[in-house]
Amino acid sequence: MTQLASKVESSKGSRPRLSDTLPDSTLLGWLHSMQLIREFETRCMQAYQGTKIGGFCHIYSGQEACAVGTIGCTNNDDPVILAYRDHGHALARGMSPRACMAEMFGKAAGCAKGKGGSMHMFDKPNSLYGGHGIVGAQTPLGAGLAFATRYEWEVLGTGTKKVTLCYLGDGAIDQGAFHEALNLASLYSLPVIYVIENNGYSMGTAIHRHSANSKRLTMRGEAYGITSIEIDGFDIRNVYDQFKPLVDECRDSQRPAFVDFKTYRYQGHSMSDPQKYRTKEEVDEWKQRDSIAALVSHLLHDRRCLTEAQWKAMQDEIAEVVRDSVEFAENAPVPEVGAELYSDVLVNPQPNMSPAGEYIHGAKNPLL
Ligand SMILES: Cc1ncc(C[n+]2csc(CCOP(=O)(O)OP(=O)(O)O)c2C)c(N)n1
Ligand SMILES: [Mg+2]
Repeated sequence: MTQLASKVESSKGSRPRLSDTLPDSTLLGWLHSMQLIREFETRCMQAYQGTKIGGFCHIYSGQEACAVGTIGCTNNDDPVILAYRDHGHALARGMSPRACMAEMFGKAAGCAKGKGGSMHMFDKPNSLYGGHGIVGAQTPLGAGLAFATRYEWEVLGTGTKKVTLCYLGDGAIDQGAFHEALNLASLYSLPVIYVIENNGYSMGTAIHRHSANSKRLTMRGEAYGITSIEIDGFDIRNVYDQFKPLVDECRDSQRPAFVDFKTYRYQGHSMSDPQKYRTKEEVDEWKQRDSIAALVSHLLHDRRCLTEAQWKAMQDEIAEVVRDSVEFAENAPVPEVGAELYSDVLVNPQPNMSPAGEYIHGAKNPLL
């Protein structure tokens, strides 16, 4: 058994399960979301291999319980910000598969007008603030989002108590910016939960080779006086059981938290990864306790709120939704170069953005 897997095994407790108090519809919703992500990622891999998707592409398959479970503990106006392995979180937060797939294809109908691609899923109506390619760069932004929500609630009196989820990989935990963010989050009492999706690898480097004291990541948070816990992120019911009380506590206290989620990615780091750094046996071992299969089994045999026929129908329905998103993305137009190249950038040499930040359609780019 790998180090990560044995840690997960030993983290299983015998506490009464909070998730058992949820209605069947909630768990069926989780299953739907997780299967949607799995199917979406499978079709992305096919489209990438067919050269329909270009640039970087990081597949989330295997880690679904983490995104769906944690987002399932939030309200839709709680900000979410993360790194580049972001399609799953976007779908879990409610982005339409069409907008997500069109972004993958670099089409104008994409959530970032086709200008971001795989690593930059944005969805402001669903409080999703990206999608960031620089490792660790989203972590000070997460603190900033939490500062903003606290300021709105406490100083301006215009908002409610919110919690920001800021996701990062195990490869980002030693970035200087992250430690500065942890310090400020604690010092200023910012309601941000740093969610470490610890899949054991940073590109091809195992965590024990890139990070000191890697078996106790929670010490990083504790060093800054932040509540820090480990959670088995491969079992969605367990994610909910342990993460929901933490979200409630952070919302109430308006304090930060740190969670080391043990999880695993089935595919390579990106689409061009020969995966020489791990064995097939290791991948298979994690697949034995696949989060979707485990939830299906629970719903079929324990809750008995799902039949084999209904599960098959759900998979067929999802396959059709994703197939439709691919067709939509393929047929959608590419962004118009003259109108889009210089819009939505920090320094905008083209006056196609009004002072209020509204896009002025049809404005001519004087540089082209
Ligand atoms: C500052 C910076 N350094 C290096 C890279 C190159 N890089 C891209 S992804 C990655 C690995 C990050 O791994 P992890 O945080 O564990 O996330 P995962 O891919 O496992 O989801 C690296 C080193 C980068 N994008 N930014
Ligand atoms: Mg990683």
